[in-house]
Amino acid sequence: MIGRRALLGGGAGLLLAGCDRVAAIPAARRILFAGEDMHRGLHRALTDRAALAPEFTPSQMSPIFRANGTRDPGTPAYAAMVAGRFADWRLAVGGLVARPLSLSLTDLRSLPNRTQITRHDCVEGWSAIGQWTGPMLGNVLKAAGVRDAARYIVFTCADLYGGAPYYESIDLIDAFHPQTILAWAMNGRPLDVAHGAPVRLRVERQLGYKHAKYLMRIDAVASLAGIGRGKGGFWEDNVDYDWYAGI
Ligand SMILES: Nc1nc2c(c(=O)[nH]1)N[C@H]1C(S)=C(S)[C@@H](COP(=O)(O)O)O[C@H]1N2
Ligand SMILES: [Mo]
Repeated sequence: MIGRRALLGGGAGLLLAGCDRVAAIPAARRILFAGEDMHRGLHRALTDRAALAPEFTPSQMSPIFRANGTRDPGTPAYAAMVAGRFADWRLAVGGLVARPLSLSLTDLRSLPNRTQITRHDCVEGWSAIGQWTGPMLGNVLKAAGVRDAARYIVFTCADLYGGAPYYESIDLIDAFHPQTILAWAMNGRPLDVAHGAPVRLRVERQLGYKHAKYLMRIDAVASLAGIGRGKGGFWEDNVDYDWYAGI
């Protein structure tokens, strides 16, 4: 398992571990953090956002990983892509980028890939541990050249809810987090339809509904206004789920 502090170098990690021990003593806490409310809040927000989600060993993988939400988009366009084994599928990367991209599955597979065994936590109260493989979203975004004005990355899916595509969005901190990947394989096999074929987002520091399946488009945007009902995602728009679903 990769520890939460693996992002920090060894020295910084040790230093932080020492500070944590001191910080556990109430009197020391009061002194350490006195008058630092603003900085502490900011510091904690930043360090927490960069931390890695726990990773697990193959023996810890769930024997059954249920599928949730859409299990098959079922549209004629999607059915045709399944029939063609996704040879005609393209992932559009656009919006506020210098170089819009149109990526095939082969393109994505040929990028450096990351494999991670993580726990998926659904807001409905179930979890499962699975293995995911795919390129880091950050590398794809670097290839596209995200413009300075961009603040969010929006994911548009192939499945429709009430006629509109399922969609989700994350900020640039999560977009460039090392465990945020465009997964085309699950548990060592190409991603199946139920779990979001051909490619789904894994954004391991957030709850399940942020992990958009059936990806069709990725757009860098300055604002979420005007997309769906403006709250940044299908469930955020429709049942008031939090936009930031950090875990
Ligand atoms: N396109 C799309 N993505 C989606 C959903 C969906 O219905 N459509 N459901 C979300 C929810 S609530 C969860 S818990 C996970 C479920 O992923 P799984 O089917 O691989 O278990 O996908 C998320 N991503
Ligand atoms: Mo979920």
